[in-house]
Amino acid sequence: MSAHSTYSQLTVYQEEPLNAGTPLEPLRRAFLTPQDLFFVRTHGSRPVVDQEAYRLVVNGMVQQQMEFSLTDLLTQFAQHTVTATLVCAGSRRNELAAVRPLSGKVLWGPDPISTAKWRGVRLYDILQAAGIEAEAQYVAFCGLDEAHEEGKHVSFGSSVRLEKALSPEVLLVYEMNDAPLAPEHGFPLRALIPGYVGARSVKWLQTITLQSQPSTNYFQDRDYKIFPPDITEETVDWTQGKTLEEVALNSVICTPHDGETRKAGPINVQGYAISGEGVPIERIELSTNQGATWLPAAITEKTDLWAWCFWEATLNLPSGDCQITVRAWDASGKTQPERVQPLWNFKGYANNAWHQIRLHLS
Ligand SMILES: Nc1nc2c(c(=O)[nH]1)N[C@H]1C(S)=C(S)[C@@H](COP(=O)(O)O)O[C@H]1N2
Ligand SMILES: [Mo]
Repeated sequence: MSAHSTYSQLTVYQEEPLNAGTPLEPLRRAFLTPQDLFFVRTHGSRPVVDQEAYRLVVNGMVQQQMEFSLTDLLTQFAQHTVTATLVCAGSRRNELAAVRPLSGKVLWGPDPISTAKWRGVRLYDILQAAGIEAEAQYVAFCGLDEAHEEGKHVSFGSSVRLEKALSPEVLLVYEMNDAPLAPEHGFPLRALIPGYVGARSVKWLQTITLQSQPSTNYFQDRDYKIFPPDITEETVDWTQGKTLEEVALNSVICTPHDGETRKAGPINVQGYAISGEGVPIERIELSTNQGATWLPAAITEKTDLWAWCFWEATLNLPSGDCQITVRAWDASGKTQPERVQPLWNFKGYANNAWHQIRLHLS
């Protein structure tokens, strides 16, 4: 039996390390994604952590280096919940790869995305307890897992600017949807950086380090950066990339799925939309004529700023072939780019072009 048999409902792109997306139909069925349907993105080994022996270390530019057991965290600090969506920066990479090939990458569809109600303690409270020194500008996270990159063993790490780290939505979480974190999702503790690409939310969190510079960990310094379309693996100057932080405004059609055949007439179209910058989604629009005209969809479910919203619309479609396109607008008047071609980048990140499906109506 496969070690990951509990994830049999997922679309498995890679077994070891496990990389698996959530099929769009069950994804759109529940606003909070059940743990066994929650996408999994891993770069290295999955560490097995003994909860009793586990200690979180806080060090670097702090007045006092500290260590916490899980019980310490639960008893010494107030607990908070946030409903937040995690999305991998590589979501919709398959559309970028269709423009120009991307080598050695997991070719995700719009499926490395899920939402949970997370419970944990505020990073703010932990950092206050340790005492933040004046020179500290970044908070670096390091996990217990080990990946293999550029011929070396490296741990998985990230960093965020101190200002974001101190925001009230940033938690160290031990529960998702009222259950302990599953091993794949970072048991016993992970960072949760709502609104940022999933890569910043380090699982199996081992150390938190306050420092004056961003993390030099491979996954912060080289991976998860975005470069202009003319830059390739061969020509790249790693210092020139833009560090991925906030998730780009995006919307996706979940049902019907691409290539389906349906009976002509009223068709219910459903999907999700996400805005990462703490700006609410204002409007979702659908087009059946490549964007010449648009019809509004109804936003049917949303909670706080950090989670996706669900939308739906019923379109009356005549027989024949048809394409349905979706785009979202946020409250600041921002919308998604039309075409995927100009978004190509050799790492395959941040595709938020209009999402489109083809349907055949019989
Ligand atoms: N320690 C560690 N944390 C990690 C990763 C990892 O490989 N190791 N993957 C990151 C990436 S790229 C994403 S998108 C999210 C995915 O979280 P999930 O697997 O719980 O869905 O975890 C992030 N945290
Ligand atoms: Mo990711």
